Amino acid sequence: VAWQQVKEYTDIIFEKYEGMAKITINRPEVRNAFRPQTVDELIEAFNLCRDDQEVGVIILTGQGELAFCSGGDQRVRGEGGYVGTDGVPRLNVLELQKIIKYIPKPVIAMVAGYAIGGGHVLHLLCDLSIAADNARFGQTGPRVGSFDAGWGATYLARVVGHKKAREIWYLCRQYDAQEALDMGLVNKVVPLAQLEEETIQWAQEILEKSPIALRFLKAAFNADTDGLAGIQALAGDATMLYYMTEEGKEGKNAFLEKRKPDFSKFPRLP
Ligand code: 1HA
Repeated sequence: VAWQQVKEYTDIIFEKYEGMAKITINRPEVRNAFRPQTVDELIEAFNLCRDDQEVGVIILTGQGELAFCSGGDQRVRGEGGYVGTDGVPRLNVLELQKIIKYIPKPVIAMVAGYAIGGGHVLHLLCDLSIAADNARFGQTGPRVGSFDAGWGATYLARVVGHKKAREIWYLCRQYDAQEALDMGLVNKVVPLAQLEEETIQWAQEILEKSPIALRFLKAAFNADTDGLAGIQALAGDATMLYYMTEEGKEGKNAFLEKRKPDFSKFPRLP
């Protein structure tokens, strides 16, 4: 695939090709750990994908074969968060988590090597995960003095069950690709050399499907776990669809034409 760069960044690579966007965390010297700037760039790239009508599927990955992402860069961890050039401690990866979860397009994690700590949570929140046979998964928080008691814990329990999720967080072990597949943490395991080819195949199959159907399904899967915030997103999608109908347009047109709306011609289906 002839990926084409969308925009130049320092910590990530952002490319597109025929309906697919590929966002690569590009800090292989630290196993693709993220610092605040990395997260800011990821947020911007995801937001560009959200607005770009050509993009139907987003692939999130890490540079090189050794890691998807190893979580927060512990070298810049200060008091109260990870510190960027502005000196402010931040946990801005939580904003990135929300965008991955709520962007109305499927996001596929393409995982080679380690998906660890906050990097594990990123793959967890992607709609689908395709793993190379060298992938390794795990949380480290209680070992390195951190924890993600948000989606990192609670959504993990929805995905792999409570017993397994508590094991993953309490013991901080690592799990290989086959174990991850067995517990429903990833969708498919392939040899490392076929990772991108397989992921693209999945992306292309998704791209053949109805965007609005996919959008509502993603919103519904989220709404089931996310309470009123999930319903807000699902309801927003319903409003978007209603604005596209003649019935919705009649209300707006009547207002602008300073007349009473005539909804009589619209069906009241069973
Ligand atoms: O929990 C949160 C949050 C919770 C709430 C809200 C926000 C949160 C934001 C972030 C996080 C976290 O992510 S906490 C968890 C942080 N991450 C870790 O604990 C993983 C640390 N890394 C490792 O366990 C291992 O490096 C590894 C299993 C990923 C790879 O092991 P390997 O292949 O043996 O390589 P290693 O030699 O350990 O690492 C290669 C280089 O990368 C080392 O640097 P070098 O000695 O060559 O100078 C290593 O220090 C560096 N490196 C790896 N991971 C990180 C890192 N440097 C900084 N931060 C890292 N996360």
